[in-house]
Amino acid sequence: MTSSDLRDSILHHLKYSLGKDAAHAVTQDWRMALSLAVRDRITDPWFDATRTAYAGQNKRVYYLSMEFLIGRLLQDAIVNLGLLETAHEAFTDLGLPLDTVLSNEPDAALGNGGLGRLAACFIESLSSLAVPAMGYGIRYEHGLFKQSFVQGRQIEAPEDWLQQTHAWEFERPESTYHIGFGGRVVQKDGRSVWEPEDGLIAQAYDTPVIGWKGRWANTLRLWSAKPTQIFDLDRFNSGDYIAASAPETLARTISRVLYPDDTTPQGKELRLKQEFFFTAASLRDALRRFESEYDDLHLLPQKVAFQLNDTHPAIAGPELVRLLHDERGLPMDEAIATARGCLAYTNHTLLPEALERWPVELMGRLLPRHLQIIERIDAAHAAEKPDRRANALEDGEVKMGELAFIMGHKVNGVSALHTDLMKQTVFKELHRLHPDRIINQTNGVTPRRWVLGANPRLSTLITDAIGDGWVGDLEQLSGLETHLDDAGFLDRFAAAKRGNKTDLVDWVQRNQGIALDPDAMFDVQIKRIHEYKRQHLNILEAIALWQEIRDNPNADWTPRVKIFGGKAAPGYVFAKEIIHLINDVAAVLNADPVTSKYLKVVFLPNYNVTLAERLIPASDLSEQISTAGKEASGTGNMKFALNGAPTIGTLDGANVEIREHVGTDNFFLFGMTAPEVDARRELGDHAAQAIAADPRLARALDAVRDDTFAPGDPGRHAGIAENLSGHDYFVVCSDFTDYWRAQREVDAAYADQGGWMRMAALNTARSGWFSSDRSMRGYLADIWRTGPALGADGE
Ligand code: 9GP
Repeated sequence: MTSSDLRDSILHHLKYSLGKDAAHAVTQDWRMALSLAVRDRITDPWFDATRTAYAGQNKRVYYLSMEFLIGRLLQDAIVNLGLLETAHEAFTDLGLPLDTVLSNEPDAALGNGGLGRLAACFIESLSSLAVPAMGYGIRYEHGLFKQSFVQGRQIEAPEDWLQQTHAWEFERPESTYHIGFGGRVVQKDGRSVWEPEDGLIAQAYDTPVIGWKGRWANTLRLWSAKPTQIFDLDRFNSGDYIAASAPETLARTISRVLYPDDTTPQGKELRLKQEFFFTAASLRDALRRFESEYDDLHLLPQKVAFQLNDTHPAIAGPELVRLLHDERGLPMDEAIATARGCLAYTNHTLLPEALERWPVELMGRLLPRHLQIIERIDAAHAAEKPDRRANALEDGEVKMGELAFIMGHKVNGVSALHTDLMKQTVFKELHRLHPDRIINQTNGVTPRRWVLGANPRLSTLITDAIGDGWVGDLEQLSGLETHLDDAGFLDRFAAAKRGNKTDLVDWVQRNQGIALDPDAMFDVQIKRIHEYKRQHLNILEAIALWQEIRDNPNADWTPRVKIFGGKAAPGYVFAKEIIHLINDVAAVLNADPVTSKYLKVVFLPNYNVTLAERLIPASDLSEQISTAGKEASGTGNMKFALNGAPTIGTLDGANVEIREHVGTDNFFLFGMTAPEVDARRELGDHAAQAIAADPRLARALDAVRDDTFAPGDPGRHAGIAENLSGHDYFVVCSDFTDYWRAQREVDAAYADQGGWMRMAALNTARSGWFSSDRSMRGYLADIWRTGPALGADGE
């Protein structure tokens, strides 16, 4: 496609699809017109992919996830189609910068954090690998809330990504399923039949996801809830307009909001309804597709793989058994075995509060037949493993982790350490019973979005050095190592980083009114705010450093900007207090005439995928400082390493593997290991001991406790100081001293810019393993047992 073809297509859509005259078009119109022009280029490969999968009778992979944190789609599609240059030229002709058009797209925040972003990377990788696959989720009207700060406090406002027309989706009014709730189970002709009392309609919206080089496109199918009855005409006619609309309002509630919490189930009943709603619709849709091709249900495990992304879709086990046994007449034991052959479960957390459990009463009331089937699943498991001590139903609760484990033929963790800990802790007993079931699949990220799209400067440098094969085969980045001694390579690497930092400096100045020095080290921690992620450890270190610089302002300090981004769940009071503290500390430090040339703190509001794409390429240091044993994997850590930002981190999650790949000399390690953390907690007064041993820590905590950062409001942050010097479950104090040591090593290393750039480039060269293409190949070989529908030559 030439730039004039693209320009014509844009003008065509502007006129005929959007009804706009170019003379009066605003940026949004241009963005929509470009999106539609690009979408046209995706439609043929998308149809071809579907035809190829049917013709080849390929196994299909269905990825069931409550969250798909897709962010903006236009640039991703343009990049994968290889149309970036063409689009730039087309808009030069049209007199508008492409970047202005691209940045007009709303960021679809249909996820909380890592789990949802991983799902988005996986779907893109499956398209890039040409694997017939489909993502199934919920089309939330409001994604994750919008965050702003008022006097340092987090304020939440509803996110409204659908306010502007969404260019990518195709509404499918004909693809609907009736989803029931409640009611009773009756016996008919010797079979159990569920007669739900309430119901609603799940309607499909399809978004094509194009893979690298436009060879293949899969579908992301998101379900929207609609009422069975639009509105009550009798009530409307009698003038009761609000009651007349009640059915619609109630139904829409199901797909209205994404739960703003990735660790604790809230609003239990609505959340369970959401889970059943999208899982049931997805299973029926997949079964319908299977039955259009085959008439033997025993073929199901050969042709269909359902991957459960965390426990959220774990109701798929009993629902699939119900569909096979109650509705299609397969004997119960066969139905259970067939369902297990199709299902696999990924565990993403060991935090007990995030492993879902539903009261039996609630399950019985909303899903009475499923409760009966869960009892049968437990009974069948008991027959198979008489010495078992692990059930899905226990102590008046349905334990969704256990249910997913028992109903999955494979259960995977998301990093090597996490998988080991899973075997030793949450699934210890089930692992004893099924020693082959748990496997590891370390997470990965798509290089198309996270390097090629987000970091054009670095991408050009890499391609100049090793060719462009790395985009589809990220391990080729290792070829960069031989260039590290080439004259000029590291200089160009440094220049790319510097360019990215300058762009960020300009953006922060424009949007936050804060001046930053691009020569300072950009030290970045971006992720959900959580005690286990320990943003408070980071800010404590900033406070201690500030105090030290004030004591000795003429020493040779390495200038540093600490950048934070992340949202706290609205109900997570302590996390919100951490945000407030960081903002208060930033206000004091940034206004300090003595220290601010060495140390600044910036908390950028409303962290989302787009902001991550801006920040990561401009980062020098990646903060991955969770309490060891708590972060299942992390994926931000991989994006930083790929973009040439060395990590300061604990031996937690995928940090362990990142350190192994990039080399111990190119990673700033600190802190206790997971077993050491457990042992440390055994000492009741571990925090007090740590504080007594480190006057720096004691002084920083005093500043948090008094009114240093809350002038006129002493005690504002005392809760954090009390928590840390008391219970300190996440052992912030006990890791502080070693964190301080590691940070000073970072300072010294950064002061030697030549050495630093080498270390940064080695991080890029050695992180190729962390591609989501590699993760997907692992799932394909070890769990789904299928492969691409096209060969490397595209045939
Ligand atoms: O907390 C984990 C994070 O470590 C991991 O990278 C991500 C993707 O595997 O999943 C997160 N888990 C959740 O969001 C909830 O289980």
